[in-house]
Amino acid sequence: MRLSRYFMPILKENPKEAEIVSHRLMLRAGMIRQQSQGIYSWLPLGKRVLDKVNAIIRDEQNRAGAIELSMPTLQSAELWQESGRYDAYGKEMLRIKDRQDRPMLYGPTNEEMVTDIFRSSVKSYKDLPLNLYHIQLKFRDEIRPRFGTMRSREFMMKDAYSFDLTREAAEHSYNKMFAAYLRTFDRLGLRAIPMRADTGPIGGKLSHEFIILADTGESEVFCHKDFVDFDIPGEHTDFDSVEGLQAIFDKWTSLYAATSEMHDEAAFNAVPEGDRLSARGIEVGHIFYFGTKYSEPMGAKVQGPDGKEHFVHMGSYGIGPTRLVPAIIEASHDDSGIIWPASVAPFDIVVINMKAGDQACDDTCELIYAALSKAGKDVLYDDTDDRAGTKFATADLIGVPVQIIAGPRAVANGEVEVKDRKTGARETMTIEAAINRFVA
Ligand code: P5A
Repeated sequence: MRLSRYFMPILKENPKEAEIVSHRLMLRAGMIRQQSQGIYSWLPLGKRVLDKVNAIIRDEQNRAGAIELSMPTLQSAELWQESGRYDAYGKEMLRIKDRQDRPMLYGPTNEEMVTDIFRSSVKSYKDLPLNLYHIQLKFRDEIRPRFGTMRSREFMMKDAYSFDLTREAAEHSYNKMFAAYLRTFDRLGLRAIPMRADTGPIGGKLSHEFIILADTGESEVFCHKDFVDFDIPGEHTDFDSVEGLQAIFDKWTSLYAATSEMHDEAAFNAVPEGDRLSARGIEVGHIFYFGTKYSEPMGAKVQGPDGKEHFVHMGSYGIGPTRLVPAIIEASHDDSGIIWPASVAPFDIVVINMKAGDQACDDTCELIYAALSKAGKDVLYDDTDDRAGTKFATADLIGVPVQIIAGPRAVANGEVEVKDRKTGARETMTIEAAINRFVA
C-alpha cells in the first residue's frame, strides 16, 4: 500500500474526548471515527487490525470444532418472548418496529435465534455435539458507553453456542472453548486469566470471564499471581480428548481467580500474601454453561439413545473483537504510539522514503516495496512528500513492527536502516540484506 493513495487520517493533536491511552491512539492513528455516541466506523487502518484479530479468533474456533454461520443483526421479538427475556432484558435492548408495526430488536446476543435454528433441524443425539458461531455486530444501549470501542453501544462479538445431550458432554464443550480462548488470547499477544464470573442476563451457574490485567480496566479482579506464567495449551492440543481438556481446565482453575462480583474475601486471604494479585482488568471474553435455560422454554430437544426426548444442554461463548483491539493497545504502547504484536499488526513493514523525489531514494524504496510485497508481506510504503520527522512520528504512532528507512546518505552507499519499533534498535545494512531478512 502506498501511503499517498491510502486513507489514514492521522490527528496531530491529542483528542480531548479520549480518557485512556488506547482511545487516544486509535483516534490519532486514524483507526476509528465516532459516528454517534458509542457507535464507530472502523477506518482502513483499524479495519486491517480488526480483520487480523478476527482471523485468529476464527482459526482457533475452527480448531476447537466450532462451525461458522452468519445470523442477522435484527431479530423478531417473538423469539425473545418465548424464552422470557424480552421483558427481562430491559433498556439495554434496542427495540424497533417495522412497517407492519411488528416488534423487532437489534440483537444484543443470539441465544434465542441459534436455539431456533437448532430446533428446526436437529432431532437426534447422533447430530451432537454441535457448536455454531458467528462474528457479528451487536447492539446494547449501555448506560455509559466509554473509552472508544472498549465499551461501545454497537460492537462486534464472536459468539458461539454449544448443544449437547448431557451435562457431562456440555462440560466437555465448555472445556473446548476454555482451551481455545487461552490459545486465542495468547496468539493476540495477550495474557488473559480466566476468572469465576457472574452470569448476569445470560444465566446459568458455571461461567468464566477472561481478563487482561490493565490499570485502565473497568473490572476489579483478584487472583493468584502464578497465572501470569502458566503454560498455554499447544497447537496440537487434542480437542476430542475429554481427559486432556479437563486437565487444562483443572489446572487453570486450581488457584484463586475471581471478578469483584464473585470475590470471596476469606478464600483470597487464604492465598499467601506475596502471591495475591489485586488489580484492574479488561474483560475480553466470557463463557457460560446454562444447561436447559433456553432449550426448555423454546422446545429444543433431541431423541436420545434411550429413544426418549431430551432438552439439550447449552453453553454460549463470547469474545469482543472491537474491545480486544484497544485492549491490545493498552497492553502494548509507549510514549510515541502503538506497538503491535506481529500477529495483528496492520502492516508487517513500513518503508520510509526520507526524500521522496530523489531518484536514488525512490528507486531503492520501489525495489524494496516490490520485493517484500511479492514475498507476501503486507507493506506500507510512505512515498508522501512529508518531512522525514513527520514520517518517523507517523510510523511510530501506527506501530508497524519493522521500519525500513531509506535516506540519501545511506542509499548512496547502497544501504538502508532497519528499525525495530518495539526495542527501538536500528541497524544499517545493504539493501539486499534488508530484503533477505524479511523474505526468508
Ligand atoms: C456469550 C456469547 C454474552 O453475550 N452470549 C453470546 C454471551 N456474553 S457477554 O459477556 O455479555 O459478552 C461477550 C463479550 O462481548 C464483549 N462486549 C463488549 N464489547 C464492547 N462493547 C460492549 N458494550 C460490550 N459488551 C460486551 C466483551 O468482550 C464480552 O466478554
